[in-house]
Amino acid sequence: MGLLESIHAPQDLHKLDTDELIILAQEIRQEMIDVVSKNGGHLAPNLGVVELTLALHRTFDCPCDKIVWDVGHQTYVHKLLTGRLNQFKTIRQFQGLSGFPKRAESACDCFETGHSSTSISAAVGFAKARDVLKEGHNVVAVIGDGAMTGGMAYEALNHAGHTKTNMIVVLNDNEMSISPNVGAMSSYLNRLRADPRYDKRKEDIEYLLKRIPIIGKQVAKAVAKAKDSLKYLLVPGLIFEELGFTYLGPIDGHDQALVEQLLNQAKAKKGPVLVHVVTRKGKGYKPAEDNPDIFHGVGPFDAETGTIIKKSAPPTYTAVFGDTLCSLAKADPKVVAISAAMPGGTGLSEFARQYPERFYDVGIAEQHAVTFAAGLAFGGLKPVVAIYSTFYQRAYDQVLHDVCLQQANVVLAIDRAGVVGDDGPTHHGVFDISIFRIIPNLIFMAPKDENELRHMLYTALQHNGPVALRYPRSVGQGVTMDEPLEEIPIGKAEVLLEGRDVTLIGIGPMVNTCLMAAKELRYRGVEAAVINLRYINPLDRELLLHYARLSKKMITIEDHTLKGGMGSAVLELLEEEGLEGVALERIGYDGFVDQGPISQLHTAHGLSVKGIVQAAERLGLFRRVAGS
Ligand SMILES: Cc1ncc(C[n+]2csc(CCOP(=O)(O)OP(=O)(O)O)c2C)c(N)n1
Repeated sequence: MGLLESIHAPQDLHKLDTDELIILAQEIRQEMIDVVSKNGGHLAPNLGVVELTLALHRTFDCPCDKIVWDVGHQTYVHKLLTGRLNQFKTIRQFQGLSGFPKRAESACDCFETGHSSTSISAAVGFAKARDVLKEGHNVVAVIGDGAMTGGMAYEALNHAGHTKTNMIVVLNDNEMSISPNVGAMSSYLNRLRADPRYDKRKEDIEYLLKRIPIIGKQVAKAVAKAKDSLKYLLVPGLIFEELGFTYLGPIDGHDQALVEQLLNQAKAKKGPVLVHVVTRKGKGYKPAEDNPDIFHGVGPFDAETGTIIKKSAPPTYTAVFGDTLCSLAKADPKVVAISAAMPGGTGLSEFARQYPERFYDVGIAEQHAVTFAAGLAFGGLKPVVAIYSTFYQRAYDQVLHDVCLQQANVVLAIDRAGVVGDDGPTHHGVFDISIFRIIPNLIFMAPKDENELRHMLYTALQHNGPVALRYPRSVGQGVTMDEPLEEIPIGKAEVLLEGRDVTLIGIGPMVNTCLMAAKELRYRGVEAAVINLRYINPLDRELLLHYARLSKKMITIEDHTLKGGMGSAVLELLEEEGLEGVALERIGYDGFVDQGPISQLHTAHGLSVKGIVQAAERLGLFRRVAGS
């Protein structure tokens, strides 16, 4: 039996001596490599926090003490130490352990995360609740340098420094977001890292001053009074201390004993403390150390060699988007691209390489990305902001107030729209239609395949005013790419198949599911029309009303939540036009969707040929056709 099997709760860690802790760290790394090589997952971030997590769980007493993990993608070690070793093999699988903290999984998961930069806010909340209820536990937020680029982190630091509540922020600094970290804060942390003698130097000077005979103590007092100016002399900036935090560090985050020592020091201090630890992403597994961005979130790979297992497939929508944007940028020097810390994920790496002067990675700052784009647009450029659907939720007011209200010429590329698979409910992009289709002035489209995506991107860049373009996390349909790119008339749907018995209305790749279902329905004697809606806003009212009157039965299908979705838009239209005799079945999600393979999630929620046939059955189509 290995040491890891003997850890049933974090308290068991106290039984281990220094050598055993080193062996345990190795076992944890091996377990994570084995499981992630099969299931996929966030390997590099977790390899980087093994010693830090051990130190945290030896210093603090979970679940009584609260540890809030930012993003939460680095909680595999925490899961292994908090009684979930036996289920670890199921991580990220359908009905398995989540890849992120889950309150329902363990009392040690005190706060759920997935989206970045929330941990300090939540921790201030935990700390203030403790103060009000006169409890005495510790509260710790663990945040990466990448997550530290998100605006919420500063709002929370500002508040924490003001409240002076007892809490600890552990800044896990590995110089990486998913890609190398960017921004002025990142440069500031670099300077702190380059000056590891900060704490020592401060103590040394105070000690030396005290040793000057007679006047020494007075001088030391004067120095304490003039602490601020001394600090300025010793360390450039000191942002955190200025915000009301005691700053400790930076120290080597892989020296578990040292981290433990510093955490104990932090625990003993009053008020908010920031502990700065420096770690290496991918630590202990060479392929991940060499390519921390690739192993940040990785699919299955060969554990021996680190070779990623790739299946040959058509290019992804994301890749087609990136390629198309590169060629459109070649023809139009006003086209610029913006990413919020995800140049690789959004397919913009090649754009960044080809047009470094026209590419902006703003950090994990979706709100800033969108408002920045509005400024660029009014300044005369044509910005394309590529953000995942789930992270666009962060920038709602910026889309509404800064882009659409002012009719800024911004293209909002909504990547990962629809369910995304193993990352689960924090990452599924199933709310963008509901929240964006109601915004006036926003043209909102979704392509049925990767070729149509190219034409839509072209159309979006020709249009004067804001345009949103949603596409999924998946490979394309393998269709032929046609040239030249042409504008798709705004607000015009496409009829792919005629039929009088029922109208199937699809959006995005669900159009293909409609076409397959139409074949199945025809086989059963039902003639279905298939409409590729193309535009969620504006709707092709005329065409939809024509088919509503013709077939009297309609089925909408969308990789999106039902409430407020595309089907709701069609319902509103029918209601507005008083078409009471038309029956409509809507297919989509109801509530938060679990994790699991995308195709399995689609099937489970009726986004399939079978689901459409069942909807047709609910509409009484087979009865009517059989009886006619
Ligand atoms: C609001 C939001 N935007 C983007 C992401 C995607 N994302 C996940 S982890 C990550 C980088 C985080 O870097 P850091 O906090 O330094 O943690 P590390 O992975 O380096 O340990 C990003 C951009 C996210 N989770 N949330």
